[in-house]
Amino acid sequence: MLSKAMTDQLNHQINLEMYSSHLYLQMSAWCAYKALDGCASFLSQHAAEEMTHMHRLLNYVQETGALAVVGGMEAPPTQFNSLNELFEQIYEHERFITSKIKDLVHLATVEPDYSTLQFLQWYVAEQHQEEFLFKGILDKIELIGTEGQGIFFIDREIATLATNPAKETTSMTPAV
Ligand code: OFO
Repeated sequence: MLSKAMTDQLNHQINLEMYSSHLYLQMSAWCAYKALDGCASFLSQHAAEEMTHMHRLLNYVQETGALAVVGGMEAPPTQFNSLNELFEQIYEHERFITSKIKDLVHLATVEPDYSTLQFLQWYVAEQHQEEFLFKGILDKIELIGTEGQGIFFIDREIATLATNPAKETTSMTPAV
C-alpha cells in the first residue's frame, strides 16, 4: 500500500510523462512544418515512448490499490528558434525529469517503501539513457553544424535513431 505522499508524487510523475509526450509530439509537428522529416519521425516515436513511461507508472499505482490521477496540463510551446534550441530544450527537460525521479527514489528510501524503490530502478536506468541520447544529438549538431547542407545531414542522422533504437543502447538500457 502506498503512502499518501508517495501516491501524490507518483501521480505527479504520471502527469509529467504525459507532458513529455505532448511536448515531443508538438516538437515533431514543428520539425514536420520545417521539412525536417527525420527529426519529426524520431520525435513522434519518442512521444509514443513517453506514453509507455506514463502507462508503466499508471499500472503500478493501480496495482497497489491507489487511485491513479491523470490530471491536466499546460500546452507545450509551439515555436522554436532553431533545431539546436529545440534539442537543448529536450535535454534540459530530460534533466528535469531525472531530478523528479531522484525525488521519488529519495522518498521511497526514507519512508521506506522497498516495492516502489524496486519499481523506480527502471526509471533510473531510463533517465541515464535519455540524457545520453539527447546529449549525443546535441554533440552531433555542434559537430556537423546547421549551416548550409549541415541541417540536411543532421536530419538524416537523427532519422536513423527512429528506425534503429539499438543505436541508443548502453550498459544501462532498462529491460523492456
Ligand atoms: Fe524521456 O523519459 Fe520519460 O519522461
